[in-house]
Amino acid sequence: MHRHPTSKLIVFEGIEGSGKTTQIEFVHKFFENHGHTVNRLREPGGTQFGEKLRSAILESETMIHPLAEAHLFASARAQILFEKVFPILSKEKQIVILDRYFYSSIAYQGFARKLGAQKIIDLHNEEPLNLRPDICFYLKIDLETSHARQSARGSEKDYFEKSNNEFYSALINGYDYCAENFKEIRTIDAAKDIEYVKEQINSELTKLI
Ligand code: T5A
Repeated sequence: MHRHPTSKLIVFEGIEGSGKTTQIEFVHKFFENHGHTVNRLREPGGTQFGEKLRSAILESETMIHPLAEAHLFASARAQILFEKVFPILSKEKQIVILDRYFYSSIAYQGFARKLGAQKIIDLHNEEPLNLRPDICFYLKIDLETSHARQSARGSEKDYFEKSNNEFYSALINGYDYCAENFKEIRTIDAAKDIEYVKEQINSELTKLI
């Protein structure tokens, strides 16, 4: 893959309600103010094919086998990398902000669905799936904060949001595992207020550009 040196891939991760959408808005403005073109994408989704897979998973009324889940997310990811991310990053001064990436698969399918982290890592060891971001922000919150923010929002729960506390605790362990094992991850205490989180992220981004 040809990657332009002025272009960057930024990833946001965290459990439901961690504030990814909120902080992505700020990061979008940050890079625009620095003269970059910003491309915001989400996983699963971001392409016509990926959005179909997103609905197939998140609107499913029956339990999907964990291995099927892992492969569906990886399929949507391969497509978004091939169709969108690689072509964008080959151009000058482009920023791709991805709302979730393969660390979600490690946390959700590897830990919470108990497939094991290694199975997910192995699934991502060749092109296009082996692309690593320049930086990944893990917005870390606890179970109680996630529940409180989800209930304050009051929208209908999707496939994963209906899960129990054991599932959410495993997710947090999964993200902690990622933070220990992948050097591109910066863990931010996202239970703190929005301004604090924004400042932590900005200070990391200033070092990146
Ligand atoms: N999935 C995904 C997998 O299982 N495997 C995979 O490989 C991938 C890629 C995607 C689902 O798919 C799963 C994971 C997910 O379950 P989604 O609809 O994209 O689902 O859902 P999320 O990414 O979880 O998005 P959410 O909207 O639930 O969470 P956000 O974006 O993190 O949170 P946000 O910014 O909307 O904030 C939530 C609320 O909290 C407030 C906000 O104002 C908002 O009301 N808030 C704060 N309040 C106080 N202090 C702060 N610091 C705050 N920050 C935000």
